[in-house]
Amino acid sequence: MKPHDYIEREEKFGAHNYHPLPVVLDRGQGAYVWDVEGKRYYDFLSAYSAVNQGHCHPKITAALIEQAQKLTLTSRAFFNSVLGEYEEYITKYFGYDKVLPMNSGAEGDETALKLCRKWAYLKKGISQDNAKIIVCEGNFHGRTITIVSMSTDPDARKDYGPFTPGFITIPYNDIPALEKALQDPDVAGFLVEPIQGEAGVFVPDEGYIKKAYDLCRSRNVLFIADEVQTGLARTGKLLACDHEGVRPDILILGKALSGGAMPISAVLADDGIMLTIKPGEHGSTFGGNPLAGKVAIAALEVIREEKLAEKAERLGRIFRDEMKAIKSDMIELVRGKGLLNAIVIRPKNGKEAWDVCLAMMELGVLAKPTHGHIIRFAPPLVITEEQLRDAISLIKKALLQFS
Ligand code: IF1
Repeated sequence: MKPHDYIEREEKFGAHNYHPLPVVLDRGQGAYVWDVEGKRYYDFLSAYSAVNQGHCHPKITAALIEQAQKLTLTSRAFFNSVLGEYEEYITKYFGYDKVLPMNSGAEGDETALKLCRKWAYLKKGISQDNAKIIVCEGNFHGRTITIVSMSTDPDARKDYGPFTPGFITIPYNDIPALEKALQDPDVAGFLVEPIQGEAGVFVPDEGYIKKAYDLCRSRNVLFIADEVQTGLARTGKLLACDHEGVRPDILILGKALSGGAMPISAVLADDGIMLTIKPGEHGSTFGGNPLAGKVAIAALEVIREEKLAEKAERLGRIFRDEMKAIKSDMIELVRGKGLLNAIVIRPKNGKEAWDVCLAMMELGVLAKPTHGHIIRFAPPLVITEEQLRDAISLIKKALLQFS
């Protein structure tokens, strides 16, 4: 089969809810992926930051294979020999009393919203059904109806109403707006991405997260950090909140929590919040399954053993410096933290971000535009400096084609 055969088959039998780049991937290892014709690419999307540890990391794959041959799923109707080991490991790893294990990032966010509302009624004393949660314009927290109810992106919301009530939207990176919204006594939580990924890698002002956290503390409002994309070493620290010494009241993890091997998400909180949910009040068939437990432990061990946060910090600086040095009038702006970066493309002669991504694809680098004119660059954190510099030379070559 040729690539277009694979593409046509997906077109015929699959929902059309994505518009992928015309490349058909067949194998991945570390920072590389290969297409069905054996052409090699640098993966600069990392499955939206789910393969921070690199494609098919041997330690994670070994953990998956070993547990897959022993016990994959018991449901939570029974105890199993892995869940407690995983719960102890991840809660000590991040410094929280407890974890609620789920599967997708969206499920993690939904779980955090439910915990926040439970806490609002049982602990803060907000009257029933009146709890409000503050979110930011440009947010992305997943694709469920409640999560898109918080979204300000028309494409995420169109024709999906009616929407879940109880959300207050404020501008991102705007402390006075948060201060004003926090005057409402029915506010229970503030859900925020430490860096807005989908919006185009918006890095807020230095100190924004810390000031926001302190304001929430002063108003007895839960600070809820969605680190599904920014967490797990991506931005040069274990968590993006670590750059400002902020410990979220509720921490949401996903994506690279499994190193890309399977869907795993987790919500971490201390007992005062976590124990507001009683037996039978929340759950999931696959949440906390033994396979996910062993895979997540391996994925977290790799981050520590291979010092991926330090690598992301060092290589991210090189990436931004080199991109800023490229003499191309299509580069309007370079921004990011660690190895979560983006360039804002200034369209030229009718060519825009998509065309740059096609040119990079031809040269062996895969990246995808977000919101039309922004290209996100997020390679696996295991990329070597030599590989990074090679990829940068190809990105530069692609951009200079349009000069
Ligand atoms: C798509 C990007 C989007 C997330 C944050 C929760 C979730 C995500 C901060 C939900 C998921 C993915 C979803 C994927 C594209 C990608 C993405 F920013 F990472 F590029 F859309 F914004 N919180 N992000 O980023 O996690 O349920 O997907 O496991 O939906 O197209 P999920």
